[in-house]
Amino acid sequence: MSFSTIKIIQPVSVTSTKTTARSQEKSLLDPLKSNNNSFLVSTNKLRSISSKSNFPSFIRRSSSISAVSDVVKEKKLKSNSAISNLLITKEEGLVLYEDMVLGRAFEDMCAQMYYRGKMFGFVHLYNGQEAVSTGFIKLLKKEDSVVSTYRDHVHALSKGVPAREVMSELFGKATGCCRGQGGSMHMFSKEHNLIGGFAFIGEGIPVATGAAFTSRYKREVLKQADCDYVTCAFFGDGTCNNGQFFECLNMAALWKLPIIFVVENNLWAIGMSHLRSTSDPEIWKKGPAFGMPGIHVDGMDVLKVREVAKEAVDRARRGEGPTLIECETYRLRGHSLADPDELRDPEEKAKYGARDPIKALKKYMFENNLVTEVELKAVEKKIDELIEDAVEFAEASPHPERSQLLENVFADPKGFGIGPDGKYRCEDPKFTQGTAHV
Ligand SMILES: Cc1ncc(C[n+]2csc(CCOP(=O)(O)OP(=O)(O)O)c2C)c(N)n1
Ligand SMILES: [Mg+2]
Repeated sequence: MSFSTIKIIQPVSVTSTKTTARSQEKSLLDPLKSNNNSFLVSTNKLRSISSKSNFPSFIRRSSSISAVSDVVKEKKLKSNSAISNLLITKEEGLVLYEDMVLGRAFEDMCAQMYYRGKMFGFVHLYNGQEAVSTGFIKLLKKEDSVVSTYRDHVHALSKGVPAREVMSELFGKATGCCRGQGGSMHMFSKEHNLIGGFAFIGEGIPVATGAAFTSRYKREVLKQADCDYVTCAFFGDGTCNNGQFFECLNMAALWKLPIIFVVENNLWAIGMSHLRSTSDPEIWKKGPAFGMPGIHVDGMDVLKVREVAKEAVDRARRGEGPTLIECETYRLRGHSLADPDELRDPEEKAKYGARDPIKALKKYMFENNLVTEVELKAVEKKIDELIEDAVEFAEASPHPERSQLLENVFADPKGFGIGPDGKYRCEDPKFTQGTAHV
């Protein structure tokens, strides 16, 4: 087949304005003939697509990273109304701010508790990436699902899992959201439709695809007309080189599933630079390859993330299928709390550190007279108290009973099993006393 006969499925505009197939085709066929602006603001430079698509200009801007105020300019062009010039109301701004401060303060407290020996195993923090979790999850309904990775505490909090339950889970206590059996990398809450943190990279993507399939199946086969629930799958740049990612993009596009694939591209997979490990580092371009929109957004800017999230969530609810969104973000700490973080260039760290998403939102709200210093201080105080309370709660909570150890283990080790009443049975009475050899 000659190259010119290849039919290219174009990204569907999330703003639903039409462009000619020819202009879209050019941008995809000729991606590297564009200007020299950097795509990723890392130490390395990349060429980027000068997109002719109809995504809002703040999304398709080839330098990709711009200030919150650019989003405002974009809105101003479209509207004369003074009120609609703002991307958020005061109330919305406070919700976003509170959620981001909660995520940051929670993680800072985790670091303290980890180094004091209160937590076990690996603990991966989310500092710096808050705009992504908040920007997406605060738009969701309770029934919508979220699937995360091992960097999952903040997704759980944004989805509404109480800080007490997340902290207790980290302490391995019985009051944790998984009764202390999951730990840092396996947050789960049926009630809040948080269907897991996953320690193996990429494992959450098929689970999320299944959740999205369930939603469509309920609506169309079981005729539950009000079932318009969507799923957000969060995962990292390194994970996009795994097979599950491609298989699930294919299935989701094929079956028009209500799912949003959210790539948190923090430019690193432990100590491996994204630019060194991926044949084409522009992950968002893989969306159109599968017939779904692919979007690249500044993941350090909660307002921009929220704008693209809105479009994608609405599209999924309308039954129009999946969207791939690459959020360019940065983790402000090491890969895990066991990582001394010596590999990343200090200059790169400083560059992103200066773009702290919480400070950016604060600045936006001040500049637009949405909030006062006193109001934001009150939010911060509330969060400090909430986190203190979460730690006290976790400290005071009991450890799980030893008999809980083999619950949910389906293989039947000698002497243990499920009794005729369907409940876990411990045949060796010494086991619960801690003397049996398991
Ligand atoms: C299937 C599998 N292979 C390898 C690993 C080891 N591993 C842990 S984290 C990680 C890097 C993932 O990077 P990325 O997807 O960018 O996520 P980030 O840590 O940056 O959030 C790898 C390879 C794993 N957890 N699972
Ligand atoms: Mg990464």
